[in-house]
Amino acid sequence: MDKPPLVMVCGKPGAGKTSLVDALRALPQPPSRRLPSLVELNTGGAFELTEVLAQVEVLARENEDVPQRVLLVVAAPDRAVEEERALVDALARDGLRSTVMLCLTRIDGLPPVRQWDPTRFDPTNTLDEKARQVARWADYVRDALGVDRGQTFLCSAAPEGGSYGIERLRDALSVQEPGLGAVRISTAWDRPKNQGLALPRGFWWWLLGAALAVLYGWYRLR
Ligand SMILES: Nc1nc2c(ncn2[C@@H]2O[C@H](COP(=O)(O)OP(=O)(O)OP(=O)(O)O)[C@@H](O)[C@H]2O)c(=O)[nH]1
Ligand SMILES: [Mg+2]
Repeated sequence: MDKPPLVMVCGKPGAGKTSLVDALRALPQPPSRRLPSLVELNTGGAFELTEVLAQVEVLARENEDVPQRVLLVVAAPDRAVEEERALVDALARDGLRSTVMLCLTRIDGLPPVRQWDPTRFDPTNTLDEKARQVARWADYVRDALGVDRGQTFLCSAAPEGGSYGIERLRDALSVQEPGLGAVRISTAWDRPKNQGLALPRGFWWWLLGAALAVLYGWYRLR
């Protein structure tokens, strides 16, 4: 099988990188799609930007024959994103700005925590206090990092199973299997026609009935 594309999952220690990667891997993939290779990189704090960039460079060189992306993970309620901003700027200088996607995770932990229901959460519902809090934090981080709204994903990969946004992230990251075109799934009323002679429905029953009628007629005439 061909080498899969590479996604470098970057973020502070404890941001939730492994939880996201595990949640993505646990989801079934749609037919003909597959997840890229997901590699975690710790950034910020004790991890010097130059070291991180050196690691990114090595990975980029080792995988230069496949598409690459950087998935920057920031966990709520973190607003101290100067180190992430420095990383995004450095990637931009290296011509990798367009590869950056932002995953804003652990949104379940934003207040009001008790109101969290991942099955009903609608980030666009301005009447919902939880949605307003999430939007306020997300706007802040996105603006601070200069990442487009279309490249930003809201997620939760809470260990208790209250996960949110993982499928959307999977769809944005997963790629078409090489060698497979768009696959059309045929339904019972959409089956490809038989190759060659297409027999009408119930043909064999009809033939049997006709043969019996001929036999009966022949028997009566004797
Ligand atoms: N409530 C909540 N907890 C989360 C979420 N994602 C991760 N956690 C918890 O946060 C902690 C850190 O998560 P990890 O996935 O290990 O984070 P990481 O970035 O891989 O951490 P390191 O590998 O140590 O750098 C764990 O206790 C997770 O269970 C989330 O979306 N919601
Ligand atoms: Mg980890």
